[in-house]
Amino acid sequence: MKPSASGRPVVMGVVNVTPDSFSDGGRYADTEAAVAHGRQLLADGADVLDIGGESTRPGATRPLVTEELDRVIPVITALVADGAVVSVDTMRSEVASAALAAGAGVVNDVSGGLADPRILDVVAESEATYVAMHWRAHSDRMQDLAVYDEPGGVVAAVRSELGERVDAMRAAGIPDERIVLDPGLGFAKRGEHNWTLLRGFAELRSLGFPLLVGSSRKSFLGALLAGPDGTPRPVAEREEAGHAVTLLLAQQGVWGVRVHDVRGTRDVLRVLERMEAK
Ligand code: PMM
Repeated sequence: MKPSASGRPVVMGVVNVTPDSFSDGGRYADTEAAVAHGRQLLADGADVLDIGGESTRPGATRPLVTEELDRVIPVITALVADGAVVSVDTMRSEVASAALAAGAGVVNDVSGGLADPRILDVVAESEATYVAMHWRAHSDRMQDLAVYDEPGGVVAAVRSELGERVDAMRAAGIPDERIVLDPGLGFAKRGEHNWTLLRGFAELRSLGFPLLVGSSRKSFLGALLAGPDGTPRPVAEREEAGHAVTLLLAQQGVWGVRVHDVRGTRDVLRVLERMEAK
């Protein structure tokens, strides 16, 4: 997947076919609702639809492989038939393989190949783009590993751990042109780590790979927007803060953003394009 013709960031719309994702858990859990949602995101201007069947929210338990396949493959098949560019959000080689056979063009692996290293071989044998996110452990214990005490803190650690994943991808035979990296906001990160990573975006870019960022609806935004009593802003009321992150990253050359509100994201990017037009 290349950036869009205009050079603006790729807008990846989220379709979670899960009963329990933090951001939209249960709303699109059946095939029909998920396909309808995907079609709406396409109409709203998504460049790619990211279809996931495993919730990665902190503390989540993993579905069986068969459950994950049953959730995502029918949705991918239907949306590919509509002509959509589809990404599969999975850590499993079996699911990636079935999704590619069903026509997916992107594998979005939040574990960057750590959860199931065979996924790298599956991607290498395809022509798919591979999004490798910074990750340290499955959701049941990832927040225990949100410790970045080494010199350079979270930015240096994420940069070097992503660099190690690039070595593994290259060793598996995935060409650099098909690699996209993601700092993994909210994954083994505490609130402040996410802001530090966003501030350190230029340092992450110096890895030399396109960067995808998913800030949409995440809890560090809920905490930022908390009410006077400290109650986090509800998930569905964090969109504008996410749009602000998108705008700031777009100005710093982000390759793509993974978002729930595609329409609002496209509006924000349209303003930026207009401002930058000669
Ligand atoms: N976040 C979630 C799931 N998949 N994939 C990438 N590449 N980057 C992310 O930040 C990311 C992801 C969790 O959020 P969700 O509940 O909105 O899907």
